[in-house]
Amino acid sequence: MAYLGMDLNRFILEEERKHPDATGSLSMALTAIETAAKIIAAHVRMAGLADILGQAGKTNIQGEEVQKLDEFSNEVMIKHLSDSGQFFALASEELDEPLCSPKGVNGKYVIAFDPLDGSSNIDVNVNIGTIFSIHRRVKGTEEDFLQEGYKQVAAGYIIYGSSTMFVLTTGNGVNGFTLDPSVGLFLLSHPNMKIPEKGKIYSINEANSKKWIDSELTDYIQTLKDEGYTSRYIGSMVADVHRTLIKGGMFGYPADKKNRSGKLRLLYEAAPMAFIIEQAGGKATDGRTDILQIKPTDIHQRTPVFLGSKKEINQLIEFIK
Ligand code: P6P
Repeated sequence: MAYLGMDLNRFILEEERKHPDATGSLSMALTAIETAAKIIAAHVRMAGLADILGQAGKTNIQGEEVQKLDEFSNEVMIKHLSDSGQFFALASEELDEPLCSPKGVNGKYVIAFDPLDGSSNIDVNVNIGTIFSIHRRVKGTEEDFLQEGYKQVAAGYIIYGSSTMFVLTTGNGVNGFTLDPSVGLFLLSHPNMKIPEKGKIYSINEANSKKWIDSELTDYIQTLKDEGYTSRYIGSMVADVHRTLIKGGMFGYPADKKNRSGKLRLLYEAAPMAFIIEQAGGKATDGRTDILQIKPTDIHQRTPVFLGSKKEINQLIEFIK
């Protein structure tokens, strides 16, 4: 077999070796996420055939119930994370309350995740993704989910698109791995990812501008337009953040009169993406406070989010002050 280079499994083990006191627990935790991601990726690829296989929520040609992809993804994540035994508790966008897995009774970590963010885009074949955030177990209660983002042990996302990419940080930079389905390995395709100091793209749903609580944002966006920026907005956070990480610029979802705390969730959307962006040399804020400094009070709380290159985010903060 041709030399494939570094893959995610070997990368995780080599990272573990850098920490003499490591027990292998985080490695097993990340490997469980990797396995779940491969299964979800295989099913996302089949989503386009739902009409032939049977629309999600209906029965397929074998008369079987076809699960909605976000429900399926949630079940796959719960099964693999629980079976790993590394997580004391799991919090999911799809669950009202956290789950404690019997096998995780001695787990060193808790994990919050969005199993399939942007799932409303599936039927138009737009990129979607899984987002996760891992914290240490401290008290062994639900409060362990309510730690500030800067305390995350690891965070990442898997984007299901023209290729499937796993983007990961364990607090020591950001690395991107692309799935080679022919061998079933995530290969290191984007080592040591760094966001450009500035970009040429702004990403925000301008249709909401009349409802934005911070009306100064309209002047900020106009300034970017005057500086020659272009607009790109996919409406799938993982895709918009991934492009921002690679190309630079800014992505934002402000608070508005409909979503007065913003639409995106702090624990399993804003905080993990903020950790990734800051580890890649960018910045993430709610407009007034760094996302990673916000102390959560509720597992499903929402927050305004602005993240991206330092130039654009520092410029935004000056407008909102
Ligand atoms: P809007 C997808 O539904 C999602 O949760 C994020 O992935 C995305 O960034 C946002 O909502 C898009 O929201 O209101 O612009 O359609």
